[in-house]
Amino acid sequence: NLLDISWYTESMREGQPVAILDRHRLQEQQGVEAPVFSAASYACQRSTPQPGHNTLLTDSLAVLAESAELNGDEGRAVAFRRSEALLRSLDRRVQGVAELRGLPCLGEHSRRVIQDVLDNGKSSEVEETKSSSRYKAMKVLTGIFGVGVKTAKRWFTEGICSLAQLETSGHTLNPAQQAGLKYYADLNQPVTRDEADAISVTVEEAVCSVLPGAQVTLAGGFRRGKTSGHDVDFLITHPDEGKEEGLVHKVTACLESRGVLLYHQTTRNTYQESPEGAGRPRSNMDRFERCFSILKLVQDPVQVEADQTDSGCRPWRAVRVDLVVSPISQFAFALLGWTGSKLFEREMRRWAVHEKSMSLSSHALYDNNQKRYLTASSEEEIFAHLGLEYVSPSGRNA
Ligand code: DCT
Ligand code: MG
Repeated sequence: NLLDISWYTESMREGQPVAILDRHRLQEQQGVEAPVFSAASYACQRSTPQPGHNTLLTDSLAVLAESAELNGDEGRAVAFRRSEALLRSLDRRVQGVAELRGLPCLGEHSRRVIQDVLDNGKSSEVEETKSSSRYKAMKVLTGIFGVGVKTAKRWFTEGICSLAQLETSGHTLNPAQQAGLKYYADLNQPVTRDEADAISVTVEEAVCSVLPGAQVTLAGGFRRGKTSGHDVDFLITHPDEGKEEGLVHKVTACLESRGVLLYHQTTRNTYQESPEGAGRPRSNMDRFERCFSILKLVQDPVQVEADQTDSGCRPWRAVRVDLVVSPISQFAFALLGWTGSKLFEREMRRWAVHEKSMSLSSHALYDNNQKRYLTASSEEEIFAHLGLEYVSPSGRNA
């Protein structure tokens, strides 16, 4: 039986799309219908694991999403991110586009890319994007902490494509960008889970020494079970409302006195509930007391010893750390917002507005029909207010 042979080839060559296609073509030739996937429209209605069963497809769509982000084309970027998230949520490997019939979030462009990857093992558009000088330069430049898409675009149009060209360009860099350039290699090396745990110990010690009883929660990608990330995100609160005020400055002073603070920039809390309701948030940024920092992570002496063959190797590395302080009354919203993923949060806000006439932020949930704020002391309560089934952090990798 030809179908069995193709199954066999497929298992012999795990991950080789050629064999997958063989099976799909054989099925088509034999008139065997591939089972069709089903999925809900909003990412917050689905559980999305990391990395999922379709990494070849999701990695390809992620490149196109990133490229659109680097072009400042948010609409296009979100469309690719939605397709990527949808494919990541599927519970098995896609073997042919026919199985994707009727699925939401997959536009014509994404389907073309998927078809190309299934047919040829890669997408020509993705390959072209990855090798384009613009994409490469924008990745290098936005890889500098403190450099956003707008700045990188401006530099690129001036012919700056590399760090060396930037350094000799005569541009004056702000303090964040100077730190970003100085620790470029470290900050572009993914942070591992072990490193995040080591940073957690440092941060917890500092927080509890300046405010006993304060609670430190690891948020961001690591809370979602990711094994690496570009930074480490912490959410800090205290059971007595008000005690957390001004905490960021005390914590950074403590980290500085311990010699582990390489860079920091703090912003104070500017959030206020409005009697007319939350309305439409002006930006996705929340208004918590917050600190963007770069910390010095002292590395395992055994590992350092092994690395000493590299001349100039130092016994520590720089790590990006975000500290966010929330009053306990907003903590559930802050935790939900700071756990991410960015798309999952975006989809929850979209669901709230379009399906429930509510406004969700990292501070609060406002019901536009009842004209009042809905309180919550856990993430579960927020999902319930929104009429959504609870999705645990590990399922929020949309
Ligand atoms: N967040 C958000 N809006 C922003 C910035 C962040 O809603 N403007 C939320 C979503 C994710 C969370 O904060 C942490 O942000 P990142 O660290 O950028 O994302 P991450 O998922 O932790 O990714 P990584 O693993 O790369 O750090
Ligand atoms: Mg993060």
